[in-house]
Amino acid sequence: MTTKDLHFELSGTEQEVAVIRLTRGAKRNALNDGLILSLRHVFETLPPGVRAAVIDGEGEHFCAGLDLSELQERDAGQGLHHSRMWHAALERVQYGPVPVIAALHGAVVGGGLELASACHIRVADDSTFYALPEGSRGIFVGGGGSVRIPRLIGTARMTDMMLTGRVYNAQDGERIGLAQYLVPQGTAFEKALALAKRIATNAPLTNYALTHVLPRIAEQPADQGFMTEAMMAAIAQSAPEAKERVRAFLEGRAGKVQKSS
Ligand code: 1HE
Repeated sequence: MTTKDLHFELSGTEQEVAVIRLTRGAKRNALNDGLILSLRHVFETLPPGVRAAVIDGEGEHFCAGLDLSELQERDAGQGLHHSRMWHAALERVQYGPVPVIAALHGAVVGGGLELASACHIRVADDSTFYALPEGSRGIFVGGGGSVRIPRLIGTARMTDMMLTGRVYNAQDGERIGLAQYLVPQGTAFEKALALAKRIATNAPLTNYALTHVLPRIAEQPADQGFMTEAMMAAIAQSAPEAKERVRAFLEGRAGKVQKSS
C-alpha cells in the first residue's frame, strides 16, 4: 500500500494500528490526485486486524492542501468531478472501518484542514497553524470542508477564516475546537499513536457506533436521534464482548474510571 507519496505500516503489539504518513515533504505534503486516490485505496483495503489508524505528514508541515499546480489545467466539469473524488476519498476516512486520529504539526491548511476534519480525533503540537487560503486564491473548499469544518468550529469562524485569511495558531485552534489535544512540539505523533492503541482496545462495535452512528444521530431531529440511539444501544449491549466486559467489571477484573492527573 506504500507509494512514493504515502507510507503505510502497522504498529502495536498485534499490528492493530495502521500508520499512514504523507511523504511528499518536499511539496509540503500537498495533495495531488495520486495521493488522494492512494488515501482512498488505503482505507478501502485496511487489513482486517486493524482497529485504529493514525495519519501524519513527513517534514515541517502536516499538509499544504490541494496541489495547486494541478488546478491550472481543469475546466468546470473536471473541477466538479475532482471535488467529488476528494469527497469519495475523505468519506472513506470518516466512514471507513476504524477510528482515525490526525497527528498535526506545522501547516494544516486548505485541503489539509479538510483531511484533518474528516478524521475522528485531531492531536496538534505547538507548531501547528490552521488556515483556509482558498479565499485568497480565488477558489472554494472542495474536499468536504464546507460541511465538516462548520461542524467543528461554527459557520461564522469558517466564514471569517476564508474571508479574511485568518490564521489560527495551535493554542487558539484547540480553544475553538479544531483539535481536541494540544501537545508539545514534536510529540503529536506519539500522542496520536498512544490514543490509537487505547482506542484499539475498545469493543469494535462501540467504535463503529461512535464513528458511523453518532455523527448521523447528530444530524437527526432529537426525536429520531433518541430512537437511533436506543437501537444502537440495544445492538451494542447484546454483543457477547459487551457482556464479558461488564461481567469483568462486576467481578473486579476490569479497571475503574480514574481521575486524570
Ligand atoms: C506546493 C503547495 C501547494 C507548497 N501546491 N505546491 N494551499 C495553499 O494555498 C498553501 C500553499 N503553501 C504555503 O502557503 C506554504 O508552502 C506553506 C506555509 C505550506 C509552507 O511554507 P514553506 O516556506 O515551508 O514551503 P514553500 O517554500 O512555500 O514550498 C515548498 C515547495 O512546496 C515549493 O515547491 P518548489 O518546487 O519551489 O520547492 C512550493 O511550490 C510547494 N508547495 N504548497 C503545490 N499547495 C479540495 S480543494 C482544497 C483547496 C485547497 O487546499 S486551496 C489551498 C492550497
